Order: sequence, then C-alpha cells, then structure tokens
Amino acid sequence: MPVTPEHRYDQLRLRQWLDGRARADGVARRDLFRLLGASAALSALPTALQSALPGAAAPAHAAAGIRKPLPPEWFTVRGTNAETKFDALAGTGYHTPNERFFVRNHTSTPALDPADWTLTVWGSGLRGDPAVFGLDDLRALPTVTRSAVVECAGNGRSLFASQQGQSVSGTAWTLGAIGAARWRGVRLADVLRRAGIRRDAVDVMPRGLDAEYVTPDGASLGRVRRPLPVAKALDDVVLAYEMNGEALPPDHGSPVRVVVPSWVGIASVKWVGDVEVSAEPLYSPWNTAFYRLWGPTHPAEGSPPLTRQTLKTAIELPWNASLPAGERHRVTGRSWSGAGGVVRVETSVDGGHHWRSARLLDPPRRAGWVRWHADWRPAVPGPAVLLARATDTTGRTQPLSTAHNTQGYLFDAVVRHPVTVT
Ligand SMILES: Nc1nc2c(c(=O)[nH]1)N[C@H]1C(S)=C(S)[C@@H](COP(=O)(O)O)O[C@H]1N2
Ligand SMILES: [Mo]
Repeated sequence: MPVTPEHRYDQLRLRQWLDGRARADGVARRDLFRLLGASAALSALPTALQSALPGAAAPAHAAAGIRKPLPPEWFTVRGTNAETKFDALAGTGYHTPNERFFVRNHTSTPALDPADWTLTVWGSGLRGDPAVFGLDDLRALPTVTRSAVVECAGNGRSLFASQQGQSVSGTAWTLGAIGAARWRGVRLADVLRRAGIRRDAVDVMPRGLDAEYVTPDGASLGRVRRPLPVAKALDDVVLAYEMNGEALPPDHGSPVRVVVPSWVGIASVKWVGDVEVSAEPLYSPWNTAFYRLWGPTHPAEGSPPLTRQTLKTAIELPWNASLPAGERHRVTGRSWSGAGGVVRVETSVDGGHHWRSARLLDPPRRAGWVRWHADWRPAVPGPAVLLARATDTTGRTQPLSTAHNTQGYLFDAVVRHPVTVT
C-alpha cells in the first residue's frame, strides 16, 4: 500500500474533523481551526515547547527523570533531555552504544515491570474487542531486526539562532539528538493483523505509559501520543523490545517502544501501553500544535504534520576543537537523510569556494547514516571553519540556509563548524 502524501491526507482529515467525523481528544479547537486557516491571523504561536524547564538547574551530569548515567564527556544535559556529544561518537562504529544514545523525555522515564506490562490494541478500526498482548505474546510472533536512526525533529535547532540569527522555541539541540541502533522486535503490522484491523481503518495511534505532559503554561496535554496513517503503520514500523542486542533500556522505552524508520523521533513512542486503531481520523497535540512548520515561507495555517526527516551532516569534533598546524588530520563525521541514503559528502575549508569529496565508509542506507572521513592539513594557525554537506539518493544536497520555522524543526543547512588551528 503506498504511503499517501501527508498533505493530501491532512486536508482530508481536517475536512472530516469539520464534519464531525474525526476525533481530536485533548486537542484545543483553536489549534485545529488554525490548521484550517480559519483564524490564522489571530492565532498565537505555540509556546509549549520552551526549553526553560526546572531540570536546567540540575548539575550538568544529571537530568531529572533520566535513569542512565550521563557523563559530561558524552552528554550535554538540556532540561529533561540529554544530547549526545558528536565527538563522543568518533570510533564507536555504525551503531550508537546504548550508553551514549541521546534521550528525549517529555517527562520522566517511568519504572515499568516487563512482567506486568501489556499492550492493548483497541478502537473503531478493529473488527471486534480490544486485543491484549503481553511481552511473551510478542516474543512468540515472528521477530524482525531493523537498523534505523531515531532523530528528534528539532535536532540542530540551536543553529537557527547561532548560524541564522533567528529565534525559535524548543530544546536548543546542536546536532546530537540522533542515534542509530539495531532494533529487534515484531512488526506493528503483525500485531495489528492479529488484533483484527479492519480494511477501513485510517489512523493508528500509539500512546506512552509515561506521565501526562504538562506544558510550561500548566496545561496538561495527556500522554505522549501521535497518530500514524495506517499505510505507514503497516509498512516498516517495529514494536521493539531490544536495542543493539540488549533488552530495551529504561530510558529508551522499556519494555517496548515503537520505531518508525525515517520519520521524526516523536513518532517512535516509548513505553507504549496501547495503540488505538481508528476508522475515523485522529488528532493529538503532537500532530496539531507541534510538529508542523509555521513561518513566513510556510502556509499561514501551517504545514502538514512532519513525517520524514531531512538531510544533515555532523563532524565528530568538539566545537572549537584545537588542531595543530602543519599536521595531517583525519576529520570524521556522519551524514543522514530521511528521504533515502546518503550517496555523497563533500567538505570545504575555504568557506564553500572549493569542495572535496569525503571518503564514505558505509553504503547508502535507508533510515540510516553513513560514516565518512576527509584529511586536512591546515597550514596557518588561527580560527577556521569546517564545512561538510551531503547529497542523498534523491539528488538533494544540503542548502546553505534553512527557511525559518517558529519551532525550529528540520534544520538542514550546511553547518559551519568552528575550529582553532594552533
Ligand atoms: N512515551 C514517550 N515517547 C517518546 C517521547 C516521550 O517523551 N514519551 N519522546 C519522543 C521524542 S520527541 C523523541 S525525539 C524520541 C527520543 O527517543 P530516545 O529518548 O530513545 O532517544 O522519543 C519519542 N518518544
Ligand atoms: Mo523529538
């Protein structure tokens, strides 16, 4: 089944909502009217994604609600979240060790006992009653292992400010809100079929068992949940219980999480406890108020909900790394694209006048990244800027700037990485 372009499905879904044929529990009506364009001029910008969280006061090696150790050489703590330092990925291989994988928590990592955990699949899109699966029931189904990155839609967000002078709301990630893992589990499609999904089901909404998310304004948006069109849900989505050969760690969704390859990280719901299968379209705050593009170059009513990730490159060096002059340095990095694999990476040390091909160490992989390296012998001491840009299987190359959007999603511009030649 082909995945319908999201903008077409979104228009249909909105019309159905207007006709009273879609469900939007926990979504403010004004957010839906804004998407319809009915009150675009009046609508306030969402403020719920502010990065000012109480956790900011915590020491830099701990984040409220994250269970695993966060050594400062591997992580930057940002509120309830922990960003992987890209230089901590140098030499770690293709997959990101679980201990170094970034964490994005709306609230806190919950303590769930795998022995009591169940997954309930329910809703108007099933032929009959809800179906309940325990972990053993999932383990009895055919297993699948998929390598995929999980990346936050806001990865790179701070570059809107630091590189383009634009203000955006949300966690000020640099480029480390991404990791690659081998996810082992079962196909969501197999579970939905066993639960008796009907042919007229349209949306599938997994929901997390972590606490309700309360915005900085004090509004509870309910538990983290986001609808997936049924075509994507039946395509390559995994219910994962293992990550890189280990039981899924608590911070990454233990005992079971959803993994939606190539899509924005919010789709990959952690600690999943139920999945609503609906014959009517569904909304949640995570496909209405958040995860759409608003800004001068986007439709007044906002873009369709974000689905695929964009194209990015990161260098595995600290910001302002010192590199001795007159020596050959092997600059390493990674590039990735939600639209398909990366086929070319080029670097420039003269502000983009000349570009040289980097050596790719991996074949292009859908939903994955490629590692690369390029040698550089800087002659003159002083500040310098390294540029690297990727081209993906669709032929798209990273641009020099990204069109602004108020929530700072999908930054894809070439990053100017400062270093100091000593
Ligand atoms: N239940 C639940 N699922 C969630 C989240 C969350 O806070 N709660 N955060 C989402 C977001 S925004 C991202 S980017 C990814 C991060 O996955 P990770 O913490 O395993 O790196 O999980 C997604 N799934
Ligand atoms: Mo995210």
